[in-house]
Amino acid sequence: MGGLSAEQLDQFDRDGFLAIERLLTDDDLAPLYAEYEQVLESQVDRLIARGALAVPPGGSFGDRYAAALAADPGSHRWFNISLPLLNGPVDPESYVMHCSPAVFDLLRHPAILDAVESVIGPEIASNPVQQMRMKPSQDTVADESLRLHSNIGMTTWHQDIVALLPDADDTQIVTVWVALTDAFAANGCLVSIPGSHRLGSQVHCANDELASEPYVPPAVLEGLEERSLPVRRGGVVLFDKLNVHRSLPNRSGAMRWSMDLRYNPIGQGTGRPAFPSFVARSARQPESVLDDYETWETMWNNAREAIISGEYGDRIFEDVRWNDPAVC
Ligand SMILES: O=C(O)CCC(=O)C(=O)O
Repeated sequence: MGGLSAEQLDQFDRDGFLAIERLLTDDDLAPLYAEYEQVLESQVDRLIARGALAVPPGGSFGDRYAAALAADPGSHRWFNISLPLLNGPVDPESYVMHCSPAVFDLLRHPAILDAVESVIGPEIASNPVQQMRMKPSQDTVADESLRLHSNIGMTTWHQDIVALLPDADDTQIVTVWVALTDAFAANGCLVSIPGSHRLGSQVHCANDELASEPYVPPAVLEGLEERSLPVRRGGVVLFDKLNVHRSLPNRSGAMRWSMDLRYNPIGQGTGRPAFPSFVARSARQPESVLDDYETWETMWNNAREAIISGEYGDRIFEDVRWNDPAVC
């Protein structure tokens, strides 16, 4: 079994994050790239059928994705690996996501689970707080609200707990941020504050410009060291749910692409009970592990149905409880 060395674990414990190069190979990622070519093609077809695009755009995958976004700013939802984060009524037509075998296989990749096991032990649930972040070079994103959207543009300083409902307050969540293209400062890699996971949960100010992107106010972070976390394609960054981090704007001229996956010990609250969690690894009850893609897809379809029908009437994600007007 792989997993983290004692030195890596010490580093994770001390800093609240850990970059690991080459955890995944090009062969591991190839099915995902192939699948996303098809997703992009079908989105282009959809946009042409609607008259939003006249002809298929040319260029690299990133260029074509940016053209799809320009034609329909909501089209990123068809590429994401989570249902949209909206509290309140939703429009069924745009309440969509991408569920696929390649994504499911990556969620269960042994190298990822080995690293996670080193941190949280062998009883591992896949937490549904997960995002696909396809970030075109920001000069190609004309829509201002999209440039501020955390799946398209830079992100604000935050701890992942900010978007979790209280059922996950005591959950040990580890984020696995997977680089699908090289990530470096000029194209918007992560930046973290070492040791910030020990500061406890922080105030996050409500964001007037985009409700779903609250931020830790600058006064809290003044004087703290920031560390950039460049990683090459196939590398990952692990981090704690209290690690304060952000990502930089992409000014590179090409798309930066990553996905963030999360895991927690089986039985602990996920922070997003509307969305489905599954057992990814279990030493105690190996028969409970989900290895069937169709079942996973059905779980997401059922969650979607429950939300759009109103049967699930509770809030889906957290957006207000960390705001403190006295500080913000
Ligand atoms: O990938 C990014 O740009 C941001 C990721 C992030 O902030 C997160 O995973 O919490």
